[in-house]
Amino acid sequence: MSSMRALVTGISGQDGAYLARFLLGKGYEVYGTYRRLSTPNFWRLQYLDIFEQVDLIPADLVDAASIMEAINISEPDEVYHLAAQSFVGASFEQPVGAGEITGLGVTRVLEAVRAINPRIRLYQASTSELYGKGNSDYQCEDTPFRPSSPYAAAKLYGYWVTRIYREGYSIFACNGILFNHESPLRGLEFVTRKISNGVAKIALGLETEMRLGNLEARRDWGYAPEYVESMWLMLQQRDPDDYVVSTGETHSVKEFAQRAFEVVGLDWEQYTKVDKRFLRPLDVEHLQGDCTKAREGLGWSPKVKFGELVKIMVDEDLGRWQRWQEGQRFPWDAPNYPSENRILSRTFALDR
Ligand code: NAP
Ligand code: F7E
Repeated sequence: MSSMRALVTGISGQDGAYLARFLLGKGYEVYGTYRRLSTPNFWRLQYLDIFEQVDLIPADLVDAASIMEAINISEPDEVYHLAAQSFVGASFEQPVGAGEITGLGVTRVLEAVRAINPRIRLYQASTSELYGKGNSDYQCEDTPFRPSSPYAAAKLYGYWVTRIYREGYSIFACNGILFNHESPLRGLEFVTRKISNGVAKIALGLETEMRLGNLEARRDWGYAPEYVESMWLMLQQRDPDDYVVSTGETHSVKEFAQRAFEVVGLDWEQYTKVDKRFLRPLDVEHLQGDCTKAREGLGWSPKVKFGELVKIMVDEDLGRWQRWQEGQRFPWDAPNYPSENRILSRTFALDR
């Protein structure tokens, strides 16, 4: 029997890289879309040592023809639509881009599936950001959505258009409503990796302080390599459906920083400063997911919990900077990232 074929949009991102590794482990032929950048951006695939095992196809979410081409070339059984402008903060800076890429991009993928092969199974990367501000203590599939950022509004559109293609055209399309999931491959602008990288540098004497925004925000943080399995499980069911994927725990940004500094034996308060430049015009204050449906329907459950996750991330960044100091060179993002204190933007300039 020939192997299953999967197309992963956004294969260069955190989830794309872990999902590609997972699918290769299942014997899939894995194709991934990437967008042309002036500098190649495949460090995550290289870091996981799978760069040579995936086939790459150039495509951009703003260009419908390129998405159709990617599906024509790869002839997939399953499409995992992960590509998006995924940073909530940036969606306040580029709100139209958020709608175009993160919102309308979903329709371009669905249209390509409908037109080329409606039997393709499709995973849409929905998000706990759909719930927004002022929501209930726990969020599940039935909790009302109140998006609080251009990113979340675009994802809400993506969520609904996925359901519309499922109901209207009988396409096997699922929304994974994934709560925050982190790892050493997380982008440096997200708060968990910003903290783990900052703590590692402070512990090694490479930085003296860390500047953060809203320390009170609470998130349900899980471990990304586990979460990608839930995406695959959704596409193996008899019927398409939507599922919350979460740990069920919630912790504040302050707790994350505290625990991260504990890993290196330092007191977080001595090194952490609040900087209003990192506050958002609106912020989601509390997320805590109830993943009973995924637990019972998919047999999926989280294993790595908060304390272990923080330690995994800090240890990995510490090891990277140590190896760097010893002169080792390996695929890695941090040395090429400017201090966020140097980034000027409209949101940061708001007078509060
Ligand atoms: P990520 O690391 O930011 O990766 C995003 C991917 O999308 C990258 O490969 C990026 O390419 C690609 N991309 C961005 N703009 C594009 C465009 N115009 N055309 C084509 N590709 C484009 O995000 P992630 O954390 O892996 O998340 C994967 C998906 O899950 C995203 O849709 C995100 O919104 C959603 N999600 C994430 C979480 C989470 O906690 N991680 C939770 C819920 C939902 P480049 O490498 O070239 O930038
Ligand atoms: O912020 C607060 C910030 O940027 C988490 C994406 O993957 O998960 C992610 O979105 C919280 C927010 O992730 C800083 O205000 C404080 O309350 O790490 P984040 P996010 O916005 O939750 C969801 C599920 C997605 O779908 C998204 O794609 O931390 N915070 N100080 C800060 N955040 C950042 N980035 N930087 C700070 O200095």
